[in-house]
Amino acid sequence: MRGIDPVLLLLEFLGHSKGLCAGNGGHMHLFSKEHLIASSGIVGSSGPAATGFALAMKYQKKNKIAVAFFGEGAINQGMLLESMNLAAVWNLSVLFVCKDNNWAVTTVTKNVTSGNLIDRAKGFGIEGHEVDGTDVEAVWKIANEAISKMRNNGGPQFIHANCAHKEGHLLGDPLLRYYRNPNMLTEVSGSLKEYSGESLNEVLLLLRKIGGQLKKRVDPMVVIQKKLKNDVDRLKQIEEEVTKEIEQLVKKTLEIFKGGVKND
Ligand SMILES: Cc1ncc(C[n+]2csc(CCOP(=O)(O)OP(=O)(O)O)c2C)c(N)n1
Repeated sequence: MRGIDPVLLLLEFLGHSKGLCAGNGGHMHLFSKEHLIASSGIVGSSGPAATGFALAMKYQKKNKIAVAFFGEGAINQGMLLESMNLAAVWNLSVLFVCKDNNWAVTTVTKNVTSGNLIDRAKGFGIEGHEVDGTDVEAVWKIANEAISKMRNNGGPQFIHANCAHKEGHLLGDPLLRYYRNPNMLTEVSGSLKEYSGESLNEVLLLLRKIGGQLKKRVDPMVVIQKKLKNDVDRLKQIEEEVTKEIEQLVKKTLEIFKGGVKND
């Protein structure tokens, strides 16, 4: 959430009253009126939110743009497609960014999504850009290009970023733990069978499929580290700066958290 003090975010994640949304939003439902930034657990909702923010910017005659981030699972949500249509027809400066990691929890994209996403954007009259989402430099370049066009001509742009599924749907995803340690399945196979109506073999097959995809993952950090391998000093400097910044933010957050501030 660009421009937001990370300490406010960390306190919010901890459910603290001094957090960005007084501890009511948790890690998912965040909002800042000052920055016009919102996040929601409702898949696809970033489209209407960003389109609304862009409309507000237009009324206020501010040359600002709005960015909607979403996964490829969201690309079939009606509200997202409606907002792409509206942004195009009202010439609103919305950058629609689809982070495509091939999976929506356990649903494989190709089983539910038809056609090519760049063509889909084109159908709304929105220019689309394909990019390797694991390459931060490439993303930076294409975003710069798209945003410059939006600032000069107005109207929306679309970026389709091919990303990697680094973990399960969430950290500590039980499906992943079963994949990594199939013996655990024997303990729960009965209830899984009951739940899914599938045989244990079918369940194992699904887990192997998901696990196989994860093995192919590309870590964006490794990609950028490789790019900087001939500039060891610069890489070391960046890593030290980032580590220090994060440590300071966590320290400040925990001081407030543990500092006896009343959490009501
Ligand atoms: C409207 C709505 N439907 C269903 C869900 C349940 N759900 C949570 S995450 C998710 C999959 C999202 O996949 P994708 O958009 O590809 O994003 P990813 O999590 O892979 O980044 C679903 C269906 C939801 N949160 N909101």
